[in-house]
Amino acid sequence: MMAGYRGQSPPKSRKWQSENSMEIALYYAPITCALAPYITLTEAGATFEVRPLNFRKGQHTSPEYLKINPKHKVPLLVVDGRILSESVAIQTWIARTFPQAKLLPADPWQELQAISLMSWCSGGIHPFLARINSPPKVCDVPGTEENVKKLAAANLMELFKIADDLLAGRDFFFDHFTAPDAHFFWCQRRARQFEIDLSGFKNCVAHFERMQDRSSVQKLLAFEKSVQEGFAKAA
Ligand SMILES: N[C@@H](CCC(=O)N[C@@H](CS)C(=O)NCC(=O)O)C(=O)O
Repeated sequence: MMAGYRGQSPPKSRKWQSENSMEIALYYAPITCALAPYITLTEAGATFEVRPLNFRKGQHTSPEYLKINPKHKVPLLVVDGRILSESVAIQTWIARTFPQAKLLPADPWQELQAISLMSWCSGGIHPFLARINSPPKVCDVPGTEENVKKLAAANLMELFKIADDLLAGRDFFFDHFTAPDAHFFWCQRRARQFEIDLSGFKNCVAHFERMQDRSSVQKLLAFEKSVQEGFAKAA
């Protein structure tokens, strides 16, 4: 497993961004949905360590990692030695721990709507992305791979249409950036990487571009590049 990278030092001028006293470590891999909590931790001004896993080398299935996460997945958050898996729980923890960052809406009903959106990203959209990534995990009958991908892509079009409607006339899912925006950004990025044509979903496209302009996302993209370069050198 690679050594951890220390996350950002928050600017001293923002009081709420002072050093958190907890030890926060994020297990992460490039390209994966672990980029969403990287974005929200950065938005929160949290000090955190990133522990990148090289999936190509099977570091997520190493006995060492399986001991802390038998699901062999990222993201995984370790807070003062306590382990939290699942994106929705991780994002909610970050939002609750850094309330000043307003990563969830303040209104309780709206907050649940945000959790509902993240659950949809995780349980509604993500499974179709996963099957495009690895069709044999859902059907290993020879010759079916393209069909699995085609069906998943068709489902994704329906889901992105729903997201497009939700984003109509707004910059973010709520009245400011919140954790679901980071989660959905990953979903859209992954779909684009699979060359799913989302250009017809103008509100999704605008959301993607707006997200890319955020410094937290730029920081993530630079970090991802550095990790990928490190992995390539070590190969
Ligand atoms: N339900 C989980 C899904 C996490 C997930 O599937 N992560 C993928 C990367 S996007 C992973 O780690 N896959 C490795 C594997 O399944 O072995 C969540 O939302 O956190």
